[in-house]
Amino acid sequence: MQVKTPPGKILDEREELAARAGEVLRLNDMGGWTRAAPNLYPHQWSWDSAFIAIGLAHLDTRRAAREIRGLFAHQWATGKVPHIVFNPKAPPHAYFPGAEHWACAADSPDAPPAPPYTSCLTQPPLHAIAVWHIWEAAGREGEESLSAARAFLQDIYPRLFAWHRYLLTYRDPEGSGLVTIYHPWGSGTDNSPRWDDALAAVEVGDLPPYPRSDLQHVGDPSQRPTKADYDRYLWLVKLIKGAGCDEKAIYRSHPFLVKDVLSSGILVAANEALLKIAEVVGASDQDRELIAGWAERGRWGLETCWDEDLKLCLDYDLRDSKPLRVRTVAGFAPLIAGQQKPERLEALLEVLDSPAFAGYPELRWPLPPSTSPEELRFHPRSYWRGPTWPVVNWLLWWSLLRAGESERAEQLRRAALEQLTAGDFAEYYEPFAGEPIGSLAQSWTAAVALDWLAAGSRPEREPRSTKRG
Ligand code: 2M8
Repeated sequence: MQVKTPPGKILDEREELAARAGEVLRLNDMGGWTRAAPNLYPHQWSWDSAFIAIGLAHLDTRRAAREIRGLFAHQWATGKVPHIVFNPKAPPHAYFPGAEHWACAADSPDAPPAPPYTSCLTQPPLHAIAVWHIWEAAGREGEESLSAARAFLQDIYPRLFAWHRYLLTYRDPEGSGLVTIYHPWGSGTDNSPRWDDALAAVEVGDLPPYPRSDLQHVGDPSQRPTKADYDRYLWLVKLIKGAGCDEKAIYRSHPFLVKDVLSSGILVAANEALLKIAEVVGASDQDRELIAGWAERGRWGLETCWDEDLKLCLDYDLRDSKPLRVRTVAGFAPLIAGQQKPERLEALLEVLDSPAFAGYPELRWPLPPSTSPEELRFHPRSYWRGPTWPVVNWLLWWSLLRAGESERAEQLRRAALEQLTAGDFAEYYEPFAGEPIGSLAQSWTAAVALDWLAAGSRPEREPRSTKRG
């Protein structure tokens, strides 16, 4: 990767940071796909792969394309992209629940050939966005890379299309524009208080004892979900397996059925990216109209989840027919979706800067904690209940750029890079002391660092900010 370095120590440090980030991605490279982390996560995770491809695009666009191709090779017949593709060579018992726990998914008529086994859940659909990043990076590299990238876009487009169609049909039979999830793991923000109320209603039945492999890989158990959370996660998996991973059966009887605004906001932005990909590959007008309609439906869906008091979007519990009222970073979904009315954007930016998030006075860096520190359920060390997550910062930074808020985006990028200066590339950070916690050498953290560093060395890509107010 090339990082232009104007004279000065700080930028030397940044060059070194880029080298260390590249090293993390090499360490986690399993030969064409990348494990999410060395110990805690020895498999391929769906949205991790998308972030990883965004970072890899600065090192090798072909390798970045391979990351996405590899994941989509395990796409289900319905179009579903599984949340985990299990690494058959991972050490036994390295991760629980592992391949053997999910092997039943391979019995579904829609499952891809196994091994490798996959889970039957999904994660936020960031993939089209990653593909578009690869295309843009190839354009900066020159004609040869561009022609390889064009071939990649031709191959991957129908798969991306099928993936989005799956989300807009199986996962949205109501036609609401919002993605339904069956399990907190489907949100990518597993133990976020977003899910507390919906989970509390899940009655856990008989569960055999199970190992907490995850606790062996972190400094202290408070950084991971509690036993009560895990019992519910495993009970939900058991019910999904009991339903034969059949979407319609799950929809009918599953006790946890929620409209996830973060996945829905990402899907809108991913549909905008898919529209650009459709353009490059010369897709039919019919396809393009459909994709544009999906994006519009998604924006409308998010509008229905807007909470005028909190000035954030709220998830919706389909079983209890009520919004899930808590302030988390997922509430910024309309900012991530993009193309918001000026007053909506204004309101979101105000909340982002306020003491409820990045403006909270005691933060080490002005970066939004995953859950607002003003919430009673905030916990600064517990996974998605308070720590700051570099990948979420990346999503917000990228969204600010698209919204034309380049000054604000630049402030966020600088703070986010400062957080990563030590070079541990932690999974998440305690927001007050800035301590790296969770897993270290986490691939997606290294990947977003590479993208931030590359953005700092390029002339500005987006329009300058027009000052508000
Ligand atoms: C975390 O989720 C896995 C389950 O999928 C876990 O806790 O075991 C989440 O942070 C998720 O968003 C992420 O994709 C995964 C791997 O980094 O870890």
